Amino acid sequence: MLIRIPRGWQIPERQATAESAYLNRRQILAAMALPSILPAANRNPQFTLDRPLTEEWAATSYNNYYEFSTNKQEIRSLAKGFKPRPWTVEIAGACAKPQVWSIEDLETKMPIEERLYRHRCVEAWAMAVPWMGFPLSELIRRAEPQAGAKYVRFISVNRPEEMPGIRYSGNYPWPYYEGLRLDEAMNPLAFLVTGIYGKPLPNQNGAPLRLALPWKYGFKSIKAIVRIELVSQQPETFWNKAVPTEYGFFANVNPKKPHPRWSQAVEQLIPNMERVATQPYNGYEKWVAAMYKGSEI
Ligand SMILES: Nc1nc2c(c(=O)[nH]1)N[C@H]1C(S)=C(S)[C@@H](COP(=O)(O)O)O[C@H]1N2
Ligand SMILES: [Mo]
Repeated sequence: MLIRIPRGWQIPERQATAESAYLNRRQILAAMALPSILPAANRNPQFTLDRPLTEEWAATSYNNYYEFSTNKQEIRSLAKGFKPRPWTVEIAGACAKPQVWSIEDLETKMPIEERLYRHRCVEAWAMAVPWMGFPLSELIRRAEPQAGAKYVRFISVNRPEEMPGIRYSGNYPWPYYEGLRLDEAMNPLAFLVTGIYGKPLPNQNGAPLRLALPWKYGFKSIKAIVRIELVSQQPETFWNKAVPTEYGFFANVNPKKPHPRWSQAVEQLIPNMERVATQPYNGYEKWVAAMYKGSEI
C-alpha cells in the first residue's frame, strides 16, 4: 500500500495540530522503511534509458491484456473490478523446496528495487517505465531447482467472472501461460514486478505480480501470475498455441527478423507514436547475448 505522509504545508490549517500529534517520529520512520514510499531511493543504477520515461497515464491506460479485452484503451476500466488481493503464487515441479508465497510476503521479504526498463510489444509499440520488483532468480533459487529442471513455466490467474475477455474470446487456450529456459529465468534482467511509478501495480498492468523481460517481446512478460513450475521440457506457450506461425518460444527482440505480417525494424513510442529504430535484444545485448551464442534464436 502506498502511504502518503502529508508535509506541514499540505495540511489544511484546521487539521495541522491533530495530524502532527498523530504522526509521531517513530511512526514516520517506520513508514519510511516501506519500499513503496521512496521509490527513487532504491532505484538500481545499472539500468539506464536512452529515451524519456513514458508518462504514467499512458503506460497505465494503453495496455495489452486479452483476459479483459483486445482493445488497449478499455482494459483499464474493465479491470477495475479485478481483485488482486488476497493472492498467492505457487512454485512447484522439479525442485527440492516447492513453496507458496503470499503477495505480502514477497513485498516484504524480497529485495524490492526500482528498475527503469524499456518494453517492446511484438506489435511494434514501445515504452520505458519504472518497475518495482525483484529478480525472478531470487524466487527460483529458494525453491532449489533439481537437475531435471531445464525450463520454467508460468501460469496466469483464470477468473472468467472478473475477466470478460476470457468469457468472450473462447477460442484462446485460457488461462494465459508462458515459459523460459532456466538460464533465461535466472538471468539478472528477468524481473518479477509488484509496482510501477512507485505505486502498487494497477490491475491493467498485471496486478499483483507480473514478469518484465525487457529483451523479449512483451507477450512473454506474463501478468497476474499464480503458478511457476520447474519442468524438464520446453513448455507450450499461449501465443504459440494460439497462432503458431507468428509467435515462437524465444521471441527475443530482433529488428532483422520481421513478424510474418510486419517489419520489426522500427518501433513507436506511446503515446505520441514517435518512430525509433528497434535495437537487437531491445538494447539489452550485453546482458543476454551470451545465452544465445551459436544458436539461431
Ligand atoms: N496474462 C497476460 N499477460 C500478458 C498479456 C495478456 O494478454 N495476458 N499481454 C502481454 C503483452 S502482448 C504485452 S505487450 C504486455 C503489456 O503490458 P502492459 O499492459 O503493462 O504494457 O503484457 C503481456 N502480458
Ligand atoms: Mo505485446
